[in-house]
Amino acid sequence: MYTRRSFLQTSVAGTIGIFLPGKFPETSQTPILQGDFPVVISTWDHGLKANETAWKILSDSGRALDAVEQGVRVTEADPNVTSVGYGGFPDSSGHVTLDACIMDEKGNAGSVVYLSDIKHPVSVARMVMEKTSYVILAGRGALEFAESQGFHRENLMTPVARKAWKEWLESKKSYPVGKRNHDTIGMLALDSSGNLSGACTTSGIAFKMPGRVGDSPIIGAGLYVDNEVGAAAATGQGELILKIVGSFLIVELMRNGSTPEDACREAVLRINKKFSPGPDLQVGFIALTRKGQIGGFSLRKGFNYALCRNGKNELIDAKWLI
Ligand code: SD4
Repeated sequence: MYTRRSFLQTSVAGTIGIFLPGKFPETSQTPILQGDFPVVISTWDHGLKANETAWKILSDSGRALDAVEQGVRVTEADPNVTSVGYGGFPDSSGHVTLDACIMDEKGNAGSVVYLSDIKHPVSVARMVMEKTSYVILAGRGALEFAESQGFHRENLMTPVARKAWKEWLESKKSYPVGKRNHDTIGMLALDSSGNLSGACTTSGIAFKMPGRVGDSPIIGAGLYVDNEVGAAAATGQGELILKIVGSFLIVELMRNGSTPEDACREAVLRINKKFSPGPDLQVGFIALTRKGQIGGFSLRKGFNYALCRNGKNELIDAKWLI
């Protein structure tokens, strides 16, 4: 089990303004906050592979923003993950449409919603953030923008996804989130300079109504990053997460002193109290503070997240409410 070893330390180096690797840059007047980082966490077991790529960047003193983008691209490209990127299950009309967003340490954000035919929506979201004055691009406009940035159209529907869609058409049963469908990847990273970034990417709820957009690409719902406090990301039934602006709520709770796990738990409690979600609905949150403390919590049993720190990459079962 992971044990945290973050602590507040006043040091001579801090008073003369020397920035030591692994410590936060602070002014000469303030104590250095020493934390346990770099660190990366991401939702679900597919986060393990994604973390490996992110860790290579972080352990080489790379930027958290690059780590989260490259990390979740691993999941986007994996045809066996049927809820993200290539291989993601389509909407009810048989179109694979993707939602993704990204935030950096300065609070900049970029997002694409309902993007089709592009394997790496997270990278398009980063381009929206870095190359435009906008935050969100949707649908056809997002696709045209992606192509203008050199992304190429690809068929994202795999034979497995097509078969599942055909079967669903025949049975028209609902498809429980987080059970057969292994869910969105949200990734949060804190780099060796003490900077936070996050990314979130999904094909959304399997066989969703055409046009439906969930929480994942919505800043504050599926993802939020505030370098002064921490970051949070969400997975599960997006409608529930949207209605409490889940990730923003968690960051604000941490700002007011909650631990990451308690903040995630409070978000889940709020969802449960307001909406009493049915037995097929799952919601899970992960959170990371600027000192490297981590936590997660879910509505129901079964949510896990991958943590990589000091080169050790492990899967943690989140505590749950019901
Ligand atoms: C959504 N939160 O679109 C995402 C879905 C998810 O399987 O996590 N999915 O609501």
